[in-house]
Amino acid sequence: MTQRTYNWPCRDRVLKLGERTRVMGILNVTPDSFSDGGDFSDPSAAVDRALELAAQGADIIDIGGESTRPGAEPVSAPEEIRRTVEVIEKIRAESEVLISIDTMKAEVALRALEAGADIINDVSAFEADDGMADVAAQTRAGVVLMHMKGSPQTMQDHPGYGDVVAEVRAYLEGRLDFAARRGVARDRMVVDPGIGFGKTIEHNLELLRGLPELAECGSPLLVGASRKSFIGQVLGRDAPAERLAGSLGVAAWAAMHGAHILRVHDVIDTCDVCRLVDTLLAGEPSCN
Ligand code: HH2
Repeated sequence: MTQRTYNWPCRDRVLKLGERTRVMGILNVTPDSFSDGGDFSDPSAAVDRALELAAQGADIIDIGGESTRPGAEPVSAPEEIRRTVEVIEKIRAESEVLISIDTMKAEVALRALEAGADIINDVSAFEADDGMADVAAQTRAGVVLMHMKGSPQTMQDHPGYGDVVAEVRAYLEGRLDFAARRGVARDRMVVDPGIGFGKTIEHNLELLRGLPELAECGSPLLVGASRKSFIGQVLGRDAPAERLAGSLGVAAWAAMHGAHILRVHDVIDTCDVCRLVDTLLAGEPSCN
């Protein structure tokens, strides 16, 4: 399918979307994330990793200080700030790469933006913290609004839908309207079906099949499927690190079916996949 193109304003920067598939590299500065938990708890290791992901081709580095894996323990705002802000300041001092803060808390988002972040990635789509929409409006940050059913503590307790694609689309359209009413410019917002957030394996597969329908909501699409458990379930791969090939397969599928941005752990390999898919879709070589 032909990609719809967008200019995504993120504070004072604009990221072109749709001409080639953009890659968001994951950096969790947490002790307990499902795949890279504990690897980058030390700030200097985290900064090195961010610079490495940028050098590997990531367009955006997504920094999270609270795991959202099923059943994860909530983290206080001061602790999230302690984990993320110093790392963001140091990355910004050394690199121009776009930085997103993966948080559900307005206070954390504001401190991260003051430290140099450009984008708020809120897996609760502004539901968890009433102040988040104001922070987004006032700072003119880029925004990612993601669908989640319930909270990380409850989301995998028998999630149910009638038509999962239609329900997720209607939810995201509702959240776009909500944020717009609170002053967030429409062109600043990207939507995400929230793979693995209150979904069974079948729901995740249906959402990936339904990406073209989700793309019709008129905002750019982000997909975060990297190393997630449905890939392990389909392939019989228990360890997240064994899910590279499966993740790349999903990346290719998503890039071909409407995703503008892929949120991934494995940046080099995903960039290669995207270049191939983009080249095939464009009919001419894509450039970096
Ligand atoms: N997935 C995770 C976290 N943040 N943000 C968006 N927009 N989309 C996603 O699919 C998404 C996300 C969960 O993955 P990860 O950060 O690797 O693990 P953890 O939540 O355990 O830190």
